[in-house]
Amino acid sequence: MDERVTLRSHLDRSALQTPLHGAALADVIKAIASASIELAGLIADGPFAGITGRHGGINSDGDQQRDIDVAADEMIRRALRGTPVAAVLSEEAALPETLRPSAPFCVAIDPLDGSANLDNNISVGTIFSIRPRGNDLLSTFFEPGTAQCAAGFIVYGPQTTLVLALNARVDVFMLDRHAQEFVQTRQAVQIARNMPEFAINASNHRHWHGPVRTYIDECLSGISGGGDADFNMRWIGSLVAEALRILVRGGVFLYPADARPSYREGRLRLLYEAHPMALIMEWAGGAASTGRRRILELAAKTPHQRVPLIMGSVHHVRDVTAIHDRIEPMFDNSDAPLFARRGLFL
Ligand code: FBP
Repeated sequence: MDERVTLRSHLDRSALQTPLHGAALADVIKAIASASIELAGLIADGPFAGITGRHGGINSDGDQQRDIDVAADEMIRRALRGTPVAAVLSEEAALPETLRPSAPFCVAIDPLDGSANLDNNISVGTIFSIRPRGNDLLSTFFEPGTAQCAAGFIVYGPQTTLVLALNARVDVFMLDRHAQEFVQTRQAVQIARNMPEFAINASNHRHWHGPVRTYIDECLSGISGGGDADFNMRWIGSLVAEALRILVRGGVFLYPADARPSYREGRLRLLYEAHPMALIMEWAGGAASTGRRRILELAAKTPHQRVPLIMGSVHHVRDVTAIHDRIEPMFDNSDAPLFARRGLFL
């Protein structure tokens, strides 16, 4: 790190490159970053700050909320209230909250993704997506992901890391705990093209559809099985940590749809998980797909819609979509060898 570039100075410089509402956009990102610094402190202090990890209410989707989820949601909302944000959609509420209806931006956010990981001190995160407000405020959230003008996530781990996609590039900042500000550690990140590493919850193997099972089986078969690489595997069970690893090392992450009734559309949410991750991946030279469609072209029909997410290096995402292309969607769920075996090696 030669010159110390803070998130603030980076945003001020970026604002000049975006004359229309550039300063306003910078203010929204600064507010999320400030809230994340406060949240990082609360997570680190945990029980010493009164966080019990116990369940409180139920969120938008019927999931149990922990006290830290509620605290994170309140911190983010409080921070956004002072900014040019027209409406905020949070994982923790069924519907978007209107803040300043004529303000230029709408924010979709997962205030604390994967909070169950805190029980064993594993990284968790905040994921955000920012888009210009449309003429009809609420329909802004139902525009395709290409409408996003910025996105990012914060990882609360051994270090607090902020990843920001803005102005068609991706930069990484680390929290300097003493100065209480984010400082750039990687700039204009480009995802490694050929890192043979995949991340998937392999315990769901028996539920996967043919194309995903075929792709993973081919990764596992390695060079001796006719593949072009010996793959390594990682699964942290924390979306932000997996995404950061891909930005730093490369590889591919899959959370596919599967045959279980509650996973028919996958697990992750389109508006505040898949859309922002897809923007980050693409602006870092990678790709994100459902297996059949580019994530950024999808428009949500409901606020908390789920979607299959396959993201990472272009090379790997293309391999996964190529297998899907060879299998008709109607046979996705088939176990018949004819459909389950038409992989890359054919
Ligand atoms: P929540 O949205 O319920 O917090 O879960 C999200 C998440 O923790 C992701 O961060 C992670 O990728 C995934 O769930 C892990 O799922 P699984 O437990 O099925 O491996």
